[in-house]
Amino acid sequence: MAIRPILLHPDPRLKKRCDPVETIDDGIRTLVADMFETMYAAPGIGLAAPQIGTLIRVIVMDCAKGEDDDPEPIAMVNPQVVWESEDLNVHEEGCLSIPEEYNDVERPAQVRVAYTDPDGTAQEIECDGLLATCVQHEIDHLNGKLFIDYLGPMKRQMITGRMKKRKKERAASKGTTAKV
Ligand code: K1U
Ligand code: ZN
Repeated sequence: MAIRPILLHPDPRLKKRCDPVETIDDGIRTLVADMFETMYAAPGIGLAAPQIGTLIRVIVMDCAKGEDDDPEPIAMVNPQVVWESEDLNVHEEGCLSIPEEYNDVERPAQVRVAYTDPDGTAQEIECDGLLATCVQHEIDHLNGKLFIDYLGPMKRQMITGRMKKRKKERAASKGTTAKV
């Protein structure tokens, strides 16, 4: 297993629609294991494959309540929202590709998601609360959409400006050049 570098906004790879996975093999299972390790190390509660530069439809999440609770890892290949509630919920969101930025986003409060698990078995689960927010955030990543795309243009530009500055500072401290 390996911790992979997480791409930072703005990056053209975070704006691409990802390809479906055709075959679930050991390569996909290694990717899933690396994604869990990367997510837990960050730390975060979710991660989508494009955030580590792999443009395919794979996400991982763990929305277990407290630090003392058992982990609840979920890996989804080709996830699809098959039903969403009419009632909406506002939740503060963050993103490992947009660190230090948090904003409220309104989304359907409950969703049912169909997906294939890493063993190749078809699954369907109903999500609410933080898991519903997180799974919609991660599926958005697979469609090249970021949580800042739900904000007004002024807020989005402010955040993107701060991120460009942060990327330059990080690159300078590592002696590399940031592509912003
Ligand atoms: O996809 C991502 O960038 C991961 C993101 C998921 C997410 C968080 C909140 C609402 C919607 C989706 C994160 O995990 S950001 C970090 C975070 O939320 C967190 C970090 C440490 C402890 C608890 C939460
Ligand atoms: Zn994110």
